[in-house]
Amino acid sequence: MIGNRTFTMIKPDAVENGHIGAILEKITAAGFKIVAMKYTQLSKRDAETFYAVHNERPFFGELVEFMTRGPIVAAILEKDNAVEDFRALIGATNPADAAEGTIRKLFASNVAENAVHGSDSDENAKIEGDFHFSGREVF
Ligand code: FUP
Repeated sequence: MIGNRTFTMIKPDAVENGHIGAILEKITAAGFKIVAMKYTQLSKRDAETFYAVHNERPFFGELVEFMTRGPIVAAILEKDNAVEDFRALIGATNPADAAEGTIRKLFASNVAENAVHGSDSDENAKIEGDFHFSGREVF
């Protein structure tokens, strides 16, 4: 159902800081239904593959190190206009620029450790969801 699903991760910083419950509460209160979810840890290869689009960027090594340093929560979320609405809920990549009340404003430390991921297009939502979940794990 392209257009009504997005993919998210609660990143290692937010897990370490004990924010899983509060972030899931914000997500469900905003009208997103969780259709797949797991608590897992990315391998170096997983992170390099997931963020391959950034592999020429100066921050790539640190990004892979950060994303693999502890467990994450991965989830597929469903709502009308999911990708756009979820990007609005999480706020700007850099929490310093994020709007009041957004997840990154509330829970992120800085641009590198920014608490949550949200897909940036319907196409990437599908690719990213398929990367983490098999068909029988999506409801
Ligand atoms: P977003 O779509 O908001 O997650 O942001 P990007 O796709 O631009 O960046 C992906 C991840 O790269 C960010 F979540 C954190 C990391 N990043 C940095 O570490 N430094 C930067 O300057 C930009 C991004």
